[in-house]
Amino acid sequence: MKPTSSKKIQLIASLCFFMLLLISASMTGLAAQENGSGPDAYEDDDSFSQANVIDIGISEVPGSVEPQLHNFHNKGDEDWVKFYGIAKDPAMPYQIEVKNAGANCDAVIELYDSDGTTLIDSRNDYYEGADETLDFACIKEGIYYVKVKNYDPEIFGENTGYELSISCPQGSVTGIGIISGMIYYRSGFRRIPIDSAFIKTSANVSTISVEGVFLMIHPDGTYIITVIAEGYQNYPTSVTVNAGESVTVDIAMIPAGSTTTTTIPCPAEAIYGEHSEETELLRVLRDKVLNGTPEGREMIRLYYEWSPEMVKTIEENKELEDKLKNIIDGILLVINSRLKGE
Ligand SMILES: [Ca+2]
Ligand SMILES: [Ca+2]
Ligand SMILES: [Ca+2]
Repeated sequence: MKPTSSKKIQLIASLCFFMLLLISASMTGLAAQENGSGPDAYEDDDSFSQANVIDIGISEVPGSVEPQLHNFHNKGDEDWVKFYGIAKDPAMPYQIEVKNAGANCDAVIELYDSDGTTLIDSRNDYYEGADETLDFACIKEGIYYVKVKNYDPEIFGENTGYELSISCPQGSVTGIGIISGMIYYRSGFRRIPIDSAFIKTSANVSTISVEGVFLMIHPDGTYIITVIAEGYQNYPTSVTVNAGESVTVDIAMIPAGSTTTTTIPCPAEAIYGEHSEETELLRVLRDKVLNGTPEGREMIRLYYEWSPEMVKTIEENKELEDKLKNIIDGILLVINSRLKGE
């Protein structure tokens, strides 16, 4: 390759990675802005697949968990949350509560099974401005979804605010603390967070990880904590919770079946697939071109630092994925023909 054209390829390669960085970063920023005034902080959450994780409080300790503050900001707004339910004594049901409803909030609570579509139960006993409570005796361990909507979908906007919380009785509680931490797997020196892992303890407290991070309000004492994540081995470990204190438990997961290593795709892999021609070419550009200069290496570093956020943004936005793909396809075509032409 002549020096001039190798420089050009270097520039184009940089541009290619920079595009991925820039577009994803600006999309992430835009998504954050939409959470300003009007919609509550948990939007968009209009379907079970967009449901946010809700922390589970302890019934015997009122105020053990901060309720989530929601409202109905547009016509037919639905607010979805999810939690990991543990089968337990029917006399100790999960209590799903709407409290401090605004004057225009006539809340309806609906509980759905793990598929997000099978209705288990619903509650709408009272009118505008009144609390609602749905008791759920869980007999099957798994993920559950809760939908809250206004009884009249035409009513939205002012005074539709409400507090949503879920709590569960523990029997005897002497004190409570917090268990928090990160569920991840190792890839070289990097910790890769595992999203949507189920975490449960021998006290029947449970939660779901969000981008690896989890938090549980927990009775004090020493317990066994178990993590269930698809594609990984179960991982029981011991944890001691002291009343009024917070304990951090970071848990490294081991991929199930030692022969294959599961990895989260980088944006290029997310768009083109792990073994595609395009991904291979981008890898060659990374290793042979970008890696040859300090600027290029900085770009590689930034690319991988932003990788999880970029993949998430791309996965949530099919249109963005198509646009990115078109741009990169065009760039790769130029690079390919240059590589072959030299
Ligand atoms: Ca809402
Ligand atoms: Ca909503
Ligand atoms: Ca109601």
